[in-house]
Amino acid sequence: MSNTQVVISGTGLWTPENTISNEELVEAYNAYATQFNTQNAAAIQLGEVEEKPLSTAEFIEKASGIKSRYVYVKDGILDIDRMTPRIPVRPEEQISDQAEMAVAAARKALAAANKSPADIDAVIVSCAYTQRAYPAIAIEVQNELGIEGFGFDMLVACSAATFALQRAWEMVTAGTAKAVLVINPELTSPQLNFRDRDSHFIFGDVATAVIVERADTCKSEHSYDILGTKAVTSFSNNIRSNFGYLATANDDSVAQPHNYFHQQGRKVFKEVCPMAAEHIATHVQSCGIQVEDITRWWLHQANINMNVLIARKLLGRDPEPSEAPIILDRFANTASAGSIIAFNLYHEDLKSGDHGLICSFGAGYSIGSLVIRKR
Ligand code: CO8
Repeated sequence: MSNTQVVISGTGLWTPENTISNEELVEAYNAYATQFNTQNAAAIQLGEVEEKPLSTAEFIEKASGIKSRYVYVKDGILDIDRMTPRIPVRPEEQISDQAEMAVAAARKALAAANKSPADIDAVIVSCAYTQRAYPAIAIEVQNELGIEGFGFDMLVACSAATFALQRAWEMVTAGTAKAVLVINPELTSPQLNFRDRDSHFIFGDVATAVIVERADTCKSEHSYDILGTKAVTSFSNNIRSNFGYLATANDDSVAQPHNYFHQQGRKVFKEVCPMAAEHIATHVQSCGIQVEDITRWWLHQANINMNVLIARKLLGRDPEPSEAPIILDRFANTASAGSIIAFNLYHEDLKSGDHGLICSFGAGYSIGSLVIRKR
């Protein structure tokens, strides 16, 4: 590897116009559950069908910290005879939904980094799902922005953004790219089972983008040296979606519970928190600094109690809200975009020399982190 210093020079956040509060979501779910229980009363009585329990807004906020979420398309989600967004198929000549979200976030990141598409030579689109296998969404984005070079898609669930940033860092370090555009168009709502009380509240839609480039080309007001990156994966079935291209060959209906996001939430909580805390502590120390030297923690945004527990394990005390900013109250879990939204909204006040850590944790299991320092 060369001695090239690599920086994060700009980020962009695209937020959909539509929101759904816990109250709206619960009202629709409860109407659906009540209708289901009425229609299946005899079978429920015989024990052949399980009764659908009711949801509450209080439980959702207490168990997760989520109050509201943004959705790409609201139409259809609260319709109890549908309970999934109504997203029309676009003709092939039109830009795809995810590429459109990605381009909107990318333009903001380019502006923040003071860059034009001509300065970029690689595009990575990395998220929990892409809406098709090929051509890659990244290549469509590259074409839309007029970028020369190459692009590819990556899927690593909640760690898609941090893992892609690490690949970007490696590419710039190795000299195979000068400046990389990493984009996370998280269109999660179509994969959310709005008929399932345990998970109907968890996710929201958003897109984030980050520019990674050589320090000597950086023209940004706020930029960050990448001091180190660390990734780990460890197989677990506790967070899973079986949706995939074999559905027709399997004679399987796409709208089956196992094809949507599903998880063992308690197990995930118990197993991932210690893994993440250990991963972060080891990573920070490997960069020659201590946990106390970190001014800001931009942590994955799945559950407020997870973030408090991880910060407590690291710091030996509760974090100040400004130390580990929470955005999941208004965005919900946005899969890989969560830590990048937190970074986007809460970094400009840092002083030169301040250290920060971006970290994701989620399905796979997968954990990814970057230790950075404000220039
Ligand atoms: N309303 C009222 N009561 C409820 C509800 C509800 N909506 N849901 C559950 N309950 C009840 C349960 O039935 C249970 O009742 P009882 O005690 O009588 O059995 C009680 O409340 C407690 O239930 P839980 O044990 O499930 O509740 P928890 O306190 O564990 O909270 C959480 C549930 C919030 C899910 C929590 O476990 C959690 O957040 N765990 C961490 C999970 C996590 O972070 N997952 C992230 C994975 S996401 C990821 O990696 C990306 C995937 C790719 C993106 C996918 C896009 C769609």
